Amino acid sequence: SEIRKRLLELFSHSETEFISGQKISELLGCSRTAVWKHIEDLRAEGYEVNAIRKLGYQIKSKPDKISSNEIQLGLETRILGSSIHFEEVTTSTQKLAHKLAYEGVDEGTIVVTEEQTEGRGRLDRKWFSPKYTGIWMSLILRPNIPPTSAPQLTLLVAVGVAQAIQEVTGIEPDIKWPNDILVSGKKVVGILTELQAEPDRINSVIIGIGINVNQTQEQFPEPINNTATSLSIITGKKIDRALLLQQILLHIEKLYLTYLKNGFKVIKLLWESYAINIGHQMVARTIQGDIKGHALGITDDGVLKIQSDNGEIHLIHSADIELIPK
Ligand code: BTX
Repeated sequence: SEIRKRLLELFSHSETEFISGQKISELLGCSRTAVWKHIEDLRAEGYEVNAIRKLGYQIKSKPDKISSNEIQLGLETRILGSSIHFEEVTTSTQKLAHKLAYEGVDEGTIVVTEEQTEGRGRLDRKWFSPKYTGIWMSLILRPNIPPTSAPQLTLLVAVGVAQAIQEVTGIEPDIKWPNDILVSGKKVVGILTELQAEPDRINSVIIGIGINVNQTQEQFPEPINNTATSLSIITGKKIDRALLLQQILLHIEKLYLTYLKNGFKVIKLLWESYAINIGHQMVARTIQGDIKGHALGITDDGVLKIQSDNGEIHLIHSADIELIPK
């Protein structure tokens, strides 16, 4: 409810501070009994709330959930997450985000779920998204850029996610062009960028982000058991998903505002600092066929440049990349 939202907002500005029941009731314009009732509701949902006479209330810890409440409490962004659409379970947040975008929701609307039953990757592949273990979300952006520049946003989002992972877990992840984030060669994050556009104009960009956060190795099914890992497996600790999600939104928003103002140049430099493809021998599997060579880098548009053994340079807009071990 609206009161609940404002209550959590009050606490998000004073992480360790107590707020008196009197003050809360004044700020929210409801009775002290109503305040108490809302606090009880929070407790029932797994919040740990301290209540001390004369001091008031303090939120000590949030439950390990990522519904709207937990995302909102402590969120420092202006655009991303300004509207949060949460579902406990859904087919795919991409699907839902497409529908909302079409209906005209504001830029920055995010769709988040605890479980996807039909999570998807590129080319209709499946994205494994089990309950309570990951971050499965889609962002709706409405940038005023030509549709051909949209792939730059995939790279931008990859940088933002990598920065947030580094900040929250201390792990320094690698980015594999165009859309994977790896740790020790295993996939932790997948990013899927889709457009609603006319030939020369973008209506919306829908960016899906899937992150393996708290899975154990046994929780990955057979086909990806050897290729996938989670942040928790790597750190040996349980990760606060809501905190990670907030940091992701914050980092992506900063990069996005820089991008809209100054273009792709800075993002490109940051991206290159995380990239593992560059200089490597690789096979790019494209719809037109395989191209073998070594990666020279990305263009200012975010397109991958590969030089094949006969010296020819190829521009790759979309492909699966297989690194060839040295
Ligand atoms: P991709 O096509 O690059 O990768 C998909 C491939 O990755 C699969 O074929 C499988 O081999 C492997 N895979 C599947 N699930 C996982 C997993 N959990 N961890 C590691 N590897 C896996 C990448 O596509 C883009 C994925 C985007 C997912 C987000 S989640 C929120 C949003 N909603 C939605 O339906 N998709 C996006």
